Amino acid sequence: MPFDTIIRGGTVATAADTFACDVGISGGRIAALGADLGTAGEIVDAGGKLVLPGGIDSHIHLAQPSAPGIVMADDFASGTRAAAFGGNTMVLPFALQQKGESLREVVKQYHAKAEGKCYVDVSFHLIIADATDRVLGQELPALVNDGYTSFKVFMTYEGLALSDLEMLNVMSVARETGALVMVHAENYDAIRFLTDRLERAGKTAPHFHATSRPIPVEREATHRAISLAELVDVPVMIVHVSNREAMEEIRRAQTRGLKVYGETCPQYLVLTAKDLEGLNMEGAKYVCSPPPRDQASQVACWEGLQQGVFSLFSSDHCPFRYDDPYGKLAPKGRTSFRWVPNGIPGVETRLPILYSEGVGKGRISLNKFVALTATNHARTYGLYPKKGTIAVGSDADITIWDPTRELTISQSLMHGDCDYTPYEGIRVKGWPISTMVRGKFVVRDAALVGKEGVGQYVAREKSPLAAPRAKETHC
Ligand code: DUC
Ligand code: ZN
Ligand code: ZN
Repeated sequence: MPFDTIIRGGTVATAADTFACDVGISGGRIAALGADLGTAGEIVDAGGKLVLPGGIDSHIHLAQPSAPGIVMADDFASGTRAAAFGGNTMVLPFALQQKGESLREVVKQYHAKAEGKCYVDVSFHLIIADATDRVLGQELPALVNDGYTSFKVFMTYEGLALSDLEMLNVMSVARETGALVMVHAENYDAIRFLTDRLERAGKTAPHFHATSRPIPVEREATHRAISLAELVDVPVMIVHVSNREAMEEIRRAQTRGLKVYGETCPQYLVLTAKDLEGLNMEGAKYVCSPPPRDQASQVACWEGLQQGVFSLFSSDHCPFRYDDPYGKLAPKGRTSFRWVPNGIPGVETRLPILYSEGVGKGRISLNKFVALTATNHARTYGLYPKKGTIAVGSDADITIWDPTRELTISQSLMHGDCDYTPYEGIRVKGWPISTMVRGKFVVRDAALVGKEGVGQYVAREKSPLAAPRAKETHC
């Protein structure tokens, strides 16, 4: 029998092309594309459906330690289950270092959390919170060589924010090792200044979270991060960009030939700061950073996607339960927005939202959708062409998509452990119905058929996008 499986009669779309084609799968890989592929152990009928590279969500948080008394809603089992139902075949969560911790130890702990739990493939970015000589000189270079080829740095948050000097040192290691730096760009001091003032004025409700982090906070930090990266001559990815001014900083850098990349997320396309104004603590459901802005910012984020300023569309899934003292309704969070856990769920709704609002409403092509949700993630983070496309030799990571299925997003449809979705009530047309990881269905016809643990850890190559422009720098 030449193939294990043939997906027959569907329309295949990649980042480049859309074509009617059957997909022959053997040994977990795509073995042939064409018509009349012959026999297989199983024939899957995809008539009337799209056959897409599985989504890769390269920005999610699972089982991540938070402030004392706060617990993230999803572990590796529930988070990757939700990912699979959302049409994803791979996710890239973060392994978060806290002050004083060995990075290598942290990575070991995350492997222990993920081992035997995942429904889709995973790979870790690192978060560098303690840029000591040992971390920079020994641990980080060794970890990059071991396939942890990207790391995130924060310009804000107590215990996480790096100084400009520390950022430069981390960027310098990235340049030497060929890793890609991801930056959370918000000005920490500006946020502290505004937060203190708001609290002194008694303005503590969740919606003041957005007031405490206005656009200049993000724009300034974006500009600074780009300037620091230019100084070291290292590529950077500015993650979760929310508005025009930050987007234009990235565009300007790109126009100048710098290797500066951008990512935006669903919350910046379909939510606004108004959503944080819900009565009582309802607004806490939308507290994330940077905060959702306004309609003009949504338009800017769409432009960023359409014009290629943003190459990635990720969920920034960072779930905290709402009706839970360990989540959004933690006692301290009721006293001030400062203490409301920061982040919202979204790994399951990322693809339907972009497909419906983007492809369905004529804002982006189907091929751009594939690029923004799968192929570019693989290219950016050293996974291509093993992941992120439908090509002979690539892993058979495939989502079968029903372009006609109309639904209203609702918590009752979700499969993670969070107790709400910030996208409740949004109508979408187009939904993932089956998800196959390395040739095996995890979700089939909207039912879970894969077992916990089928997802594997994937060590990554260095990304060609992380290569510096010049051979020499002045430092
Ligand atoms: N940054 C993230 O990337 N996710 C959630 C919270 C944050 O600040
Ligand atoms: Zn962030
Ligand atoms: Zn995040």
